[in-house]
Amino acid sequence: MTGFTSFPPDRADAYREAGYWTGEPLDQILRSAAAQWPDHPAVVDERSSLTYAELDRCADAAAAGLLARGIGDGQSVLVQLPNSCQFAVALFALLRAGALPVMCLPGHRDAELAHFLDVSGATGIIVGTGPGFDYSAMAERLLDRANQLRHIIVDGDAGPHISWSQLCAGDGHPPQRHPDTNTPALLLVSGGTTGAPKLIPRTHDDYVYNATASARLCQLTHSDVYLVALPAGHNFPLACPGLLGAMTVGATVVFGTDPSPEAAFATIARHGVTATALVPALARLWAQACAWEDQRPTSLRLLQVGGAKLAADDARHIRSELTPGLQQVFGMAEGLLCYTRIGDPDEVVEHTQGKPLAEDDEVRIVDDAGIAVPDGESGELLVRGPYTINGYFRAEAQNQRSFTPDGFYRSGDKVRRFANGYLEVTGRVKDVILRAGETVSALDLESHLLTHPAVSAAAAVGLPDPYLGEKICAVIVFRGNAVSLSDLNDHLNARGVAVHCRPDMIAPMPALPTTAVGKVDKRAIVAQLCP
Ligand code: OOB
Repeated sequence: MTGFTSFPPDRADAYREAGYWTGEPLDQILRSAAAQWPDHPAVVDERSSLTYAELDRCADAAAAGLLARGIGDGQSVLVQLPNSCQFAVALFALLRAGALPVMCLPGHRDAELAHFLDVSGATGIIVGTGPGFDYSAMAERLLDRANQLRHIIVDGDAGPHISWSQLCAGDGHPPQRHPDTNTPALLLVSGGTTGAPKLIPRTHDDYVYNATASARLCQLTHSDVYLVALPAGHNFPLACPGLLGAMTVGATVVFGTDPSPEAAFATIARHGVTATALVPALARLWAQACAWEDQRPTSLRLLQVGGAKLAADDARHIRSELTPGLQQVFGMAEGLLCYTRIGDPDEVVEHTQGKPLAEDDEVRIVDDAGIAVPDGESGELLVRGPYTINGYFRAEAQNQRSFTPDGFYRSGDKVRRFANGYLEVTGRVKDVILRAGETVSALDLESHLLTHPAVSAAAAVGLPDPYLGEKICAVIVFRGNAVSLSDLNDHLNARGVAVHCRPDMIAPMPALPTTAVGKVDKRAIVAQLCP
């Protein structure tokens, strides 16, 4: 496949030999589950539910429907569906039709999708309907821009387009395929909050391992009920262990569409949800909501929090209010996953972002010159391993920058490693403010800002300044009344924050803009402040 950097043969052999890679295609997860637990509920949403046998049949019927319309066989297809049972049907149907699904999120808009279309050369797009946004209209606009795009498939009122439910209506079977499991099964999209989004090819072998090993680490079983609270196409709820990991053990997956505490707590109670994954801002909100919501999520035994740094105070609050079963997850669509382990001491769960999933995850932490730093010191995290990509999809120039000659992915994340192998994320290499010759870590300042009782959410950004180069702007969502810059800086002073690291100005906002998965979007903040 052009534009795909495969694992080098020596490492691929080693991963096979060590048992990481099993040679199973990704869709086999569903085949195996349907054989073992045919009558167990596999997926549930607001309107419907399917047992494993039913999901297996629906995926086959939809695959046959796709092939009958000439969709499959090596073609890329954008998937932009809301959290629903049909998301799972579509994913497995595309795999079984031999297509390459591109996992978009409902929050993506024209610019991002046009880019994914250009890079992937997708011939089709599967979208859902509303609320509040016309996905079919966006797909039509894309049709005018990308001339290889031929098929618009709509789950819902399809108008002139292909109706997903009609496409699924037959009882056909796709021909059995035997894909090379060391080639891409699907493309994830990068979650970075800076730079253009990139496509991330995950192979059958690496992704089956990703899901299976994550489910094992989280001790998921057949009796678990996993809630997809984040957008299902994101790596975290998709495979860490998420939907796919839950399926490897025959658990039930509930698709939630509204992550607000009110709606999510009701869903958790209704279905006896035992595990879910959230970004820190949502986890914080859920913990706060325990003070006013009547219904608390008492069945939850595993609450995974990741995607952005979770402050230690929030971790403590989440454990006391929501569930003691907090797990921190530091992951990336590119591969590496770090988890705190079930039963880890409080200190570890509250203050670290976990340690790598696999024994053979090779993590290097280096300084600006590329030299390894000692334990306890912060540096950039480089990684290679059995489920970390070796290159972005069709991104030659980017790959020169993002990978070392010996195949390590340069994550751009700054971390430090403790003697026990656990990591703490200390910032992003590029998320710094260059103020009057000093380099100020945004994450560091944000963690101090969050300790002020009036601050509900905070982001530190650098804004152009004729004298300082960049000035420090603290963008703050206040709980009640705003506090003044001098009051805020008194607080920072009392915490020992250096003078040159304190904000030069405050920009209050009612809410911080977020990315499609719910991370603070600094590009959008700066665009808002400097239009
Ligand atoms: C997850 O994946 P992406 O691809 O959306 O974003 C990856 C980036 C990381 O490189 C890091 O900068 C940040 O998100 N990140 C964290 C973090 N988890 C992710 N930063 C601080 N603390 C954490 N716990 O976000 C993702 C993928 C799989 C599982 C979990 C998260």
